[in-house]
Amino acid sequence: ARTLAGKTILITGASSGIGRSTAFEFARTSPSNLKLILTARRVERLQEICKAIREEVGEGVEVCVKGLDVSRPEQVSGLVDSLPRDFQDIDVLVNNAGFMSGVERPPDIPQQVIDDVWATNVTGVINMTQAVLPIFKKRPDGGRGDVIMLGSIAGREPYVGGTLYCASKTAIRSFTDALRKELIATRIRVISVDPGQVLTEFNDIRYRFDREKADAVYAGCNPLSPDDVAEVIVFAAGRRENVVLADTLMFPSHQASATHIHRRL
Ligand code: 8X3
Repeated sequence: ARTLAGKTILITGASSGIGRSTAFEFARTSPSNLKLILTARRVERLQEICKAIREEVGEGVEVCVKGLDVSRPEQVSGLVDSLPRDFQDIDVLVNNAGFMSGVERPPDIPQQVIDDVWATNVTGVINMTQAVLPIFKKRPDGGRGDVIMLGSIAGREPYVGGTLYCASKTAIRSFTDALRKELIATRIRVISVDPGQVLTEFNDIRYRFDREKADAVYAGCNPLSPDDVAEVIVFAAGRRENVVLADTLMFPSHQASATHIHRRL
């Protein structure tokens, strides 16, 4: 899209799943004039993605790879200054990093899981947004730039076995909706993309690499691919400035709510 030309895009959790697909999708959509900052804990994976993007679209997309754990506030606060100068003028932040480990119910959720999920899914998103907003706010008309949140059906519809995860996604949904209102007098766009079932490493991690349990979640289903979600993210970022895709709920065709899922078994 024309509107993406010259933009600098920062993606968290870019080493796999939706984040990885979003990196490729931006590169494919605007292959001649784009800067991508790919962040995640797993830097080797980011380097492979960087190489694969170069091979696919050539040198028109400049890629900066940066190790980042969004759950560590000191890493987030130092992030922008640690980027090469020509990558610091960020236009689009994709707050993608997030996870869940386990399906324990209170009172059995391990303390470490509570702390890590909250630090990544909630505090990490808030801190990343705070780190990048000053860049947006320096631009004319009160500011320009996109904050794109990866929400979830879990943030709209709490379900059994999801207390902590649903609470984390609902927290960010509230943060997002309040932020959009606070930025009403600017050109900063606050965008939420909320998928249901997507085939990523999410369920491997949720079920702690118990293959059988992870596979059972999508048994007889045809989940979205991470590319499907990436297309919507990039579409939203590519709209002309006055268009805000504020809120998008995405399902595969056999899903109609968090728990209303048609399985062909
Ligand atoms: C993950 C999707 O349905 O497991 O955000 O909550 S779900």
